[in-house]
Amino acid sequence: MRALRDCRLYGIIDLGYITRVGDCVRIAEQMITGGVDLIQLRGKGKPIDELINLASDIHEITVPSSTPLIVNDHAEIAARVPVEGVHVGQEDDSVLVVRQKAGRDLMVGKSTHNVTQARAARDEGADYIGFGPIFTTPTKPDYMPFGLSDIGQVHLGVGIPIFCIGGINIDNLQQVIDAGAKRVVMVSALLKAHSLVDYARCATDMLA
Ligand code: TZP
Ligand code: MG
Repeated sequence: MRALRDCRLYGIIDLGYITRVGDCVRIAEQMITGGVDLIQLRGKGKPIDELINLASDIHEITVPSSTPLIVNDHAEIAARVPVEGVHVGQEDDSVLVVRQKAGRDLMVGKSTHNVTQARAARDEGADYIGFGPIFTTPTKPDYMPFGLSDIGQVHLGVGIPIFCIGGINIDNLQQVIDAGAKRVVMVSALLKAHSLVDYARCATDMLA
């Protein structure tokens, strides 16, 4: 399986953007072909059983390409499907509780919204953090973006992989990289792209 330190582009399959759930496997395949290094399944408000089935289907195609599959919010999914990790937010289970519920020592990522939270997530044992929202995001429209200014600082002191997130697309990616980012998450930019494969390739080239 690809190590986190080798991951630059993190793609999220957010069911909020997907009209047919049956497209998820094809989208995961396109992400992999385009060079996405790490994939998350995010299905806010979806029944756990549906997410377990989807995670299982997607995992069958992520494993042969060594692409870690992370599920959002629900450690219960990781107890049933051998996904590589779980991603939690500030209001969700702690890193310890995630590992207890999953019943194994899997990767845990945590969303953080400032440098203090980033350090706390590292101290709590998170394997990586999401850091954002950098820009306004259609995926979480009520989130207040904080811009590029803290990207440099968070990269100085945290010591685990940091994925900048929130409104990042090909048009603003260079600004995010210039501010100090090495890794980013893209959700809507990838899922709405005319060609997901070409879009992802362009982003991975910029992050290389
Ligand atoms: N957490 C912080 S911003 C965000 C999440 C899940 C959404 C990012 O989505 P997009 O479409 O890449 O702005
Ligand atoms: Mg959450």
